[in-house]
Amino acid sequence: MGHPETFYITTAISYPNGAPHIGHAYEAVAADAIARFKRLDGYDVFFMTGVDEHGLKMTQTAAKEGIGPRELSDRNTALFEKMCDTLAVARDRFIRTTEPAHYVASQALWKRMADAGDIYLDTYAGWYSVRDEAFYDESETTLNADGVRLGPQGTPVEWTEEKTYFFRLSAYQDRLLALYESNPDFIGPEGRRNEVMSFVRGGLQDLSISRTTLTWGVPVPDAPGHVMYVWVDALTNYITGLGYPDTEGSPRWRYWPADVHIIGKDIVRFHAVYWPAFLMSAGLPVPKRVFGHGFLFNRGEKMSKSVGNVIDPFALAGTYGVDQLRYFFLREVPFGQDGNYSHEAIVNRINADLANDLGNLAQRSLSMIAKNCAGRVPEPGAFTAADEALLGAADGLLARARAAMQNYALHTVLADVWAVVSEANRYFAGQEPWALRKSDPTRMATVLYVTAEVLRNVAILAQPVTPTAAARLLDLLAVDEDRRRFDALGPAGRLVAGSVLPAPAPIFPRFVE
Ligand code: ME8
Repeated sequence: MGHPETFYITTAISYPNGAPHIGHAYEAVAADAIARFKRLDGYDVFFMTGVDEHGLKMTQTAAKEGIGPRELSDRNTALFEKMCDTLAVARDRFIRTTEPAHYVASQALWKRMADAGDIYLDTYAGWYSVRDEAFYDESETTLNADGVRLGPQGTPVEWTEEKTYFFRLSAYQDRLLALYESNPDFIGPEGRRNEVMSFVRGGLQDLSISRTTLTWGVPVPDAPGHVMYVWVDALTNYITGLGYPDTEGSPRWRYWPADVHIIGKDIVRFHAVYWPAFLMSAGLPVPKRVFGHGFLFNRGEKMSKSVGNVIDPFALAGTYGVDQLRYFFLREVPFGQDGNYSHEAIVNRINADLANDLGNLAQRSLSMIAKNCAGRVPEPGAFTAADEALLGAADGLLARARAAMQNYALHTVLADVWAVVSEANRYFAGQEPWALRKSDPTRMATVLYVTAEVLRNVAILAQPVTPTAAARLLDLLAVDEDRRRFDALGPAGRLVAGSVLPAPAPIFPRFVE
């Protein structure tokens, strides 16, 4: 066997100007589920998340609180790391943009772009949104009823004039369009690709990439008084984490280019336009994919730290449970689209899918095995057409899941797995193993075996999304730790009759108000 294929996945790095909100939790959990899926599927995965500590937004929030930006960042960064721990986000690296290594990487990338002739000094005059940390063309702004000028994301913009360095983004229009055309998957989902392509086709302005009005940033090399525009250093985090600029010596550099940057739809332009242009300028390979997920709304309203209607992910995890919250996020919202969070919707998912469909089936079948099969995996007799059909459906899940994961359609993976759970419930009810106990014990053993075997496949495939409950179910089925990867799915890893099972225990309790 050769070396396993690498898979590098990142989230956006979050602004630690407040505590993490449900949108951050959603993105971290989605990326974690994809990373876990790929690890279980045999890839050599590197998964990175972290915080974006510089910029005007951090400076202004800190000033409002009467503290320095570093203090603000330290306080909130601890909460972002705690969120990862709480939500079982198994990152390989949590990056902070204040790390000395990140200054080195950002300055090295800057120098490469400067050496390529893509950076020059000029006067910037234009509309700037502090909330978005973005510059907009006048044509992208509008005046609201109160005469306040707003950017395309609906945030206020200010007229700004300053001597800054510029990146020659305009020179990259053709190369970017060629990239999108030759790599139709570069931007996902499809709708976001179209938006970006029409933006780039409309013509690109050079980008102001330094500031002299603040000091909280990465110093521009050989340019006293200038710090980098926060997005330049922020995007660089993806290569800092792999050891850039030590592309020869760093063992992690082999993960570049990234397989996917998982980000929200509001920052697709930065990742699909600016970032590949910077990399092209520096002579580095561009990421394989940028995937813009949708936004989570609280009953239709946008959540943001600045607006102050944030939902605390720690409280949600405490109320509903970690696996339950993860399942809800990834099952309820088609990945790539916007979704809504509500108490009723999450309780419905917990009780219908987790407690009733999977939890009850596991509890009922495993209790019958404990009572009637001496707590051992039963010895099956010959399989009937119904047994073969159900086993076949379970065995077919991996191919379907892999196909869905081409577009990171975690909701489809879960829908397919839970369709097999429903089928298993119908099978169990139809076969009535409890009625066979006296009349045909061999047949009862076969039905219980088939059900347990389907549960094994379901549990293995549920691990990326509900890691704790899936592990508990695999424990209840006495599946060895090293038989839980996808290569053990289907006939390769069938339960062995006679294996001793632990005493059954519930895996998903009902949510009771
Ligand atoms: O944009 N639903 O940081 P950020 C879903 N530092 N996702 C949401 C969301 C919501 N309600 N609100 C925000 C930044 N997000 C930059 C990124 S990357 C080099 C720099 C997503 O803290 C958002 O789209 O504002 C982004 O992907 C991530 O959360 C961090 O947002």
